Formats: sequence, C-alpha cells, structure tokens
Amino acid sequence: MNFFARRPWDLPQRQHTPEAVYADRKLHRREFLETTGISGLAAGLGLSLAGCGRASKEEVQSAGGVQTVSKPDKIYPAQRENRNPKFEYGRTESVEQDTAEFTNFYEFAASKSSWRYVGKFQPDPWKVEITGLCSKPMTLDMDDFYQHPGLKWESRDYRHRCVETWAMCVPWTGFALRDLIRAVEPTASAKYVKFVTFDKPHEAPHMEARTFPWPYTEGLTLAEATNELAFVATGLYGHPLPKQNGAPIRIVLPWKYGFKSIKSIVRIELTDTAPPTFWNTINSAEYDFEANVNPEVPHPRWSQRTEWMLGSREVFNTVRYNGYGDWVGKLYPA
Ligand SMILES: Nc1nc2c(c(=O)[nH]1)N[C@H]1C(S)=C(S)[C@@H](COP(=O)(O)O)O[C@H]1N2
Ligand SMILES: [Mo]
Repeated sequence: MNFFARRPWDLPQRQHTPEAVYADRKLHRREFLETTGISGLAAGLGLSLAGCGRASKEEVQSAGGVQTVSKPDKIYPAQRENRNPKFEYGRTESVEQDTAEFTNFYEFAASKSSWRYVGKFQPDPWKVEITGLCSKPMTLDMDDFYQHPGLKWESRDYRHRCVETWAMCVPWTGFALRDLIRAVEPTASAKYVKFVTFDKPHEAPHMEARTFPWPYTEGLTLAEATNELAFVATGLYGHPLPKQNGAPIRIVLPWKYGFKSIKSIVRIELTDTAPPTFWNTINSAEYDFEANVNPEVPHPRWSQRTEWMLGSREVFNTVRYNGYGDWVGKLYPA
C-alpha cells in the first residue's frame, strides 16, 4: 500500500469523522473496528471477536511496556494523591487501553496503531541534552531527572486535543518544563525553545520513509515554555510511559493541538529564532507554529468546532485553548 495515501494532511474530512469511517472500504478491518468502536459494541453483546477484533489488553501492554534499568521507586507507581488538584478534566477520564491503542507516532507508523510497531524501540538507557543559549547546559539520563533537586514530581489530569478532532483525558506524571529551563539558566538572547525526537530508523520502522523531515522537531516561545501548564512527562496512568505514548520522556502542552506535544525527546535547545518544526515544514498552511486549540479557525479540510473522545465517542464543543485560557490566554494578546 502507498502510505502517502494515508497521510493525515491528505485525508478527506470523512476519514477524520468516526461516523463516516466505515464507508471507506480501504481501511483494514481491524482498524475499522478500532476506529468505529464496533468491537466494543460487539463485546457488550457478548460476541466473540477472536481473530478479527481488538487486541487484548495484554497484547497492547506487552508491546508498549518498558523495562527500565533505573528504578524510580519514589515516583512509580504514582498514586492518585500525587495529582495536582489545580488540574481537573471536567470530563470522564479516558480508559488506559483506548489511549495505548490509538495514537499518532509517525516514527513508527502512519496509522493510529503505532503500538504494533514499537517492538525494536529501546527507550532505556536514554539521555536528553539541554543546550543552546543558556549558561548551564546539561545532559541528563533518566536517573539524573529522577534525582534532580530542582524538579518537583507530580501527576496532572490534562485534556488532550489532536488537530484531527479526537480527544482524551489522561493523567501524566512528570514535572513543569519551566523548572528544567530555569535549571540551565537561559541567557537574555534566548527567545524560543526547540525540541528534538530521537533519530533511529533501525528502531522505528516508519523513519525509513526518508521523505519526511526527520527527526521530528517542535518549538515554543520561551514565554510559552515557561508557562505553568507546559509539562515534561515520563509517566501515564501512574506508570512509566508506554513506548507508543512517548517513552521515556516527552512534552505535554494541553492548550495546543497534540502534534506540538513531542514524544521521546533527546534534545531541548534554547534559540533566538523560531525553530523549524516537523508538521509546519511538511505543510505550513495546515499546521502552524502556534497551533493553539481554537474552534473558530477551521483546519483547511475540516471544522474544529467539535471533538470526540477516544473510547466513549462522546462529542463535545471545542473550547479555545482547550479550556486552559485562564493559564495561557495572557500569552496571546488579541
Ligand atoms: N515524535 C513524535 N511526537 C509526536 C507525534 C509523532 O508522530 N512523533 N505525534 C503527535 C500527535 S499528532 C499527537 S496527537 C500526540 C499523540 O500522542 P499521545 O496520544 O501519546 O498523547 O503526539 C504528538 N507527538
Ligand atoms: Mo495529533
């Protein structure tokens, strides 16, 4: 199959709307079941799905599970009491398996089933370089992160909104990005923050499609990156991150479309100019640098007025800044 036919920026709107997905006969049967939720319905009716239905919980977990060399016992398993009470979903928490089975991670696959392709990925050991326009550049391995005196570990219940209109509510574990940036002491000329994902085509099969501008990169203004909401996560649902959700360490920016929340990072760089980013390089008309959630600005090929929750398929009206205007509205004067 020609994967180009499956790029999200090529898909007509009907493929982004779950109601219409079944009309596309090109979709693989399993993806059809996953995308429509029909497998859940069949399970509810007590039908057997052997051979054609959803993957079992064990299959998904063993594919994405991470065996860590370091044992951050103080942090995992993260307890509910560690959740920062400031952040509430205002909706039902998503089911863990739904978020493990359905996600975007282009290094592994152009479909939502990246968990099937993460087998060779080695997220341990891992190092992240924090560098650029700062007086104290540093390179940290995962133990260094867990032991760093300047980082306050907590869990946060955040809403997530993909530009493709799917959404979820999940608990991340990690620390505020601003505390990490503070630790490297940015110089006065630092204005932007660039993020870079690993570049290991032997471990991530879709990276062999060299037409994409790998490695995946993203960027923020320094003001955005030092906002309280910008988070660095190493865990999800109280456990270390599954591979397909960005093991071992990723960024989470709940007021922006999901593509800004870059996974499996190896470098954070302070710069004085806006860094080029993966999706913006591919199609600047459809994926802008700022990418704040906004129901008033349609994607060129579909409306952004509503969103649907993974699992339940419940539909909600999209809210500006994904409902986080009290935190970040001031960053964007009208
Ligand atoms: N490195 C990398 N990061 C990425 C992506 C990707 O393809 N590669 N996809 C993005 C998109 S489009 C979304 S919606 C979120 C989804 O990740 P999650 O479901 O684990 O939050 O990851 C983002 N981060
Ligand atoms: Mo996304």
